[in-house]
Amino acid sequence: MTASVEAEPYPFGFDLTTTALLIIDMQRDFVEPGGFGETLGNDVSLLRRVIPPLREVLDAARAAGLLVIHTREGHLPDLSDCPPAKLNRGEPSLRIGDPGPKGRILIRGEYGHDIIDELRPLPDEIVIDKPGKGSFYATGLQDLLETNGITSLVVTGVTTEVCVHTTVREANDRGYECLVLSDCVGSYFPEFQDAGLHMISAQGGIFGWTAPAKHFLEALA
Ligand code: C5J
Repeated sequence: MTASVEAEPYPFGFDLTTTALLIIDMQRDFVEPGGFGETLGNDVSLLRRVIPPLREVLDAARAAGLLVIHTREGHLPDLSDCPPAKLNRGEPSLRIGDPGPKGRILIRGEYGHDIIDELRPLPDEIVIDKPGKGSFYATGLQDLLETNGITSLVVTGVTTEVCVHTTVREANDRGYECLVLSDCVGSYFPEFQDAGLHMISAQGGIFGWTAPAKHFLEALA
């Protein structure tokens, strides 16, 4: 079945059988009060506001039979997959691998690294563990999309200007059509949220399309 979403810069057409919902890094350490993100002084409510619309989108995508893919950013316990260029960023007192409020920060298997309860993956849904900001780098995402015949991605998650942007840019270079749901992606910085979304749809949709969840839900109904 084909459908069309009212979007910027023009309607986004998609086929349900070749489209996947991608949910990026909705992990406790980024989104929950008391997590790593808040410890750094960020206001997590700016990220948490994506949870209700994203939950609706997830339910609708599941009901429509869309392929659902969740990602988690994180590293091996020995940090062998975390280059110094990443490890040495951020607050010196709280870096990847250090003990954080919800376990070792961004380490696979730790409580804070996992996806929030509200958006917990179903047992048969795909969870991609990624060491980078982008969802393609050092993961099997491209193979997975090819195997499933996916050509379009509906992109959600956090944070807009970091992991969402990196993923959408990589996806666009690889030939995927991306619709970013504007109220289902979040940033700790309101100015980055606005600019990040505009950068995607500007110049005739240089990286893809943007639309609120409502428009996507209407297209699925
Ligand atoms: C960050 C992400 N911000 N998921 N990760 O480090 O955007």
